[in-house]
Amino acid sequence: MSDNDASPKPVILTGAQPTGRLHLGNYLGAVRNWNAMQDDYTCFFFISNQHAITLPKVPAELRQNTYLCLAQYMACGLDPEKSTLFAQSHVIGHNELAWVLSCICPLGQLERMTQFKDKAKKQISVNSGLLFYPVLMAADILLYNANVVPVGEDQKQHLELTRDLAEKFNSTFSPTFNVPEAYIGKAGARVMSLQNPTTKMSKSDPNKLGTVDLIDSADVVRKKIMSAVTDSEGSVRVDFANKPGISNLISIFAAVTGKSAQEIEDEFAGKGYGDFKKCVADAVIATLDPVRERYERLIKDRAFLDETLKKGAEVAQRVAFKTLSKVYRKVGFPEKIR
Ligand code: ATP
Ligand code: LTN
Repeated sequence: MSDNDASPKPVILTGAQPTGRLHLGNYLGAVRNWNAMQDDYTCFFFISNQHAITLPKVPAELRQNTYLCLAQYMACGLDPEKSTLFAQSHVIGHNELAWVLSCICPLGQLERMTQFKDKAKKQISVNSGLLFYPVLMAADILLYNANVVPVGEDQKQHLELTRDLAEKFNSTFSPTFNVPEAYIGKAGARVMSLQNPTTKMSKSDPNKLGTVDLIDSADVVRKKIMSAVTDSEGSVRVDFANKPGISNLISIFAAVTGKSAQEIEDEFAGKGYGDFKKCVADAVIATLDPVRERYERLIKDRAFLDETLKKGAEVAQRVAFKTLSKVYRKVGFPEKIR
C-alpha cells in the first residue's frame, strides 16, 4: 500500500454505500473482481457514508453499518495491506473538491440524472443533497486521480458526469485530472433474484428468500436455494427467456465452481431439479462459509476495524490534500502559508 505518486500502477477506486448486508450478487458481480485487481492496481476502496445521508438514515444504524460493510468487504478479500480502505467522512477534501466542481457543473445535467429522478419521485420532499450527489461522487473519483472506476450499471451516468467535469476543469484551467474509465462487470455476472429471476438480486428486494446474503448461515442459504423458483420442464439447461430460474442457478453454479454452463448441463443431464439445487446449495455454501467465518471474527474486533480505517484515512488524506491544493491553486485561491 503506497500513496507514492511515482507508482506506475494505474489507480482504481470505488465506493460503496454502507448498506448493512452484502449479497451474493454484490460478491460475484463486484467484490470478487475488485479482489483480483489488488495486485495490479493502486486501489482505493471507501465506504461512502456521506452519500448515504442523501436519504434519511438512523444515525446509530449508519454508524454500525459502516463497520458491517467494512468487515464484509474485508471478509471477501479486500486487504488493507494491499489497498487503501477508508470511510469517506474521515477524509477532508471530498466535499471541498465537490464544491469547486459544482461551480462548473450545469444544473440541468444534474436534474436529468435518471437516479435522481427515480429517487426524487419516491420522496415527499427532495433535499438538495440528492441532486448534488453525483458531483460529490465525481469529487470522490477525481480527488485520487482514478484511472478505472468499477461501478454497477446504475452508476454509469454518474461516471459520464465525472468524465465531463474532469474534461471541463482541464480545459477551463489546465490539465489536472485523469479522465476516468468506468469498469462495468460483465452482463453474465448479473445474479438474479431466486424468487423473481427476471429481476436482479438486490438488497432492497422485499422478498428475503430471493436474496442470498453473504453472512446468511449455511441452513438459510440452503433453504433459499432449495426454494428458488424454477419451471415445470424439468431439464437443467440454459434458456434465459423461457427458464430464467434454472438459467440463473446455472450461472451461479458456474460462477462459484468455475465450470462452464455446458459442463453443468452435461453433468446434470437426466437429473432432476432437486439434485441440481442441492449441488448449487453445497457449492454456494462452500464459497460463503469461509467469508462468513472471517466476517464473524472481524466484526468482533472493533479495534482492528478502527485501526484499518485510521490507516486508510491517513493514506487517502495525503493524496486528497495534494490534489485539493493543486485544484485550489488552479482556480485562483491563494496558498495557505503554514
Ligand atoms: P439496490 O438494492 O439498492 O439495488 P444492490 O443490492 O443492487 O442495491 P449496489 O450497492 O447498488 O447493490 O451495488 C454494489 C455493487 O454490486 C455494484 O457494482 C453492482 O453492480 C453489484 N451488484 C449489485 N447487485 C448485483 C447483482 N444482482 N448481480 C451482479 N452484480 C450486482
Ligand atoms: N454512488 C455509488 C457509491 C459511490 C461511488 C463513488 C462509486 C460513491 N462514490 C465513487 C464509485 C466511485 C453507489 O451508490 N453505488
